[in-house]
Amino acid sequence: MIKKLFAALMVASLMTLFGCDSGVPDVSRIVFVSDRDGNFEIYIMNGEGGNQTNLTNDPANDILGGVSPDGERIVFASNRSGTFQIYSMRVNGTDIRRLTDNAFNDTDPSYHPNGDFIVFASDREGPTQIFRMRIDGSSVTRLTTSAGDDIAPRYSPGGTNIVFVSTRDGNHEIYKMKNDGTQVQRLTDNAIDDVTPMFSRAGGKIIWTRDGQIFLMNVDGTNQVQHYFGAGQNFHPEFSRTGSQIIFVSDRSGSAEIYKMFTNTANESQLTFGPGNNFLPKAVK
Ligand SMILES: [Ca+2]
Ligand SMILES: [Ca+2]
Repeated sequence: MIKKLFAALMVASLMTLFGCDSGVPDVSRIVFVSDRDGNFEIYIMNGEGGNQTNLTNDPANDILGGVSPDGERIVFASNRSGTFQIYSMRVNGTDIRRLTDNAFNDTDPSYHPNGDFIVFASDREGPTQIFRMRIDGSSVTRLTTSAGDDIAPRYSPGGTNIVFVSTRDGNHEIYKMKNDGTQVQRLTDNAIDDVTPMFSRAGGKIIWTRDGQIFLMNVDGTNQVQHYFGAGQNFHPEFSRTGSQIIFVSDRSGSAEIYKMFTNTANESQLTFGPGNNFLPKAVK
């Protein structure tokens, strides 16, 4: 018993120490979206908010997206061709590759944990549904068939499940399915918006945004609790690579800005201070 308590205290004090250290290795680089240049661009910065660099520099809107498992590439949606299509590029903004080529809108791309597939949303066959393709854009497979809009898909850490958002039951709810689109399970059930879900890095939890606040639940939908109680609207929660920290967005300062905190909600710090709005952060490494 005493041994257990000591172990817990150790973790707590270690976290406190890490929180005071500017060199936390778990969030060494973050990609995000900003409208500071008049349209949506993808930026990269270090884990403390420094060295903010525009990676896209395109007059169209460029929206993340996800980071490849090896941290080398970013997948994103851009309407530079007229409609939103999916592109990938290196994390330094070079080697841009267009992955989809159609007159519809392809959005919300993210990588499979083995790096071979990208799951995304598209309205190419009617309502927005979830599709999967190889990372070169080939072998496109439709995964969902619903009357609502199915958006924001993310793989589980092992790649066997996908969590996503659907309006099929009237408002935004969180759903889970197998990676082939079978065994669809509704996880939330209420009249308010549940959006931007992500599996925890260990896979046991799902973090998401409910009505402008950050929530956490078990992967079967049980134990839904508000995880963070900071001021303002708090959204776009994203686990760091090891899961020890959460990067998120808050509008408490009057604009959308990126913050990070330890997963136990200790030691939060603000990373961006304008200009414009800064959001959709993703940990690179
Ligand atoms: Ca742009
Ligand atoms: Ca809901």
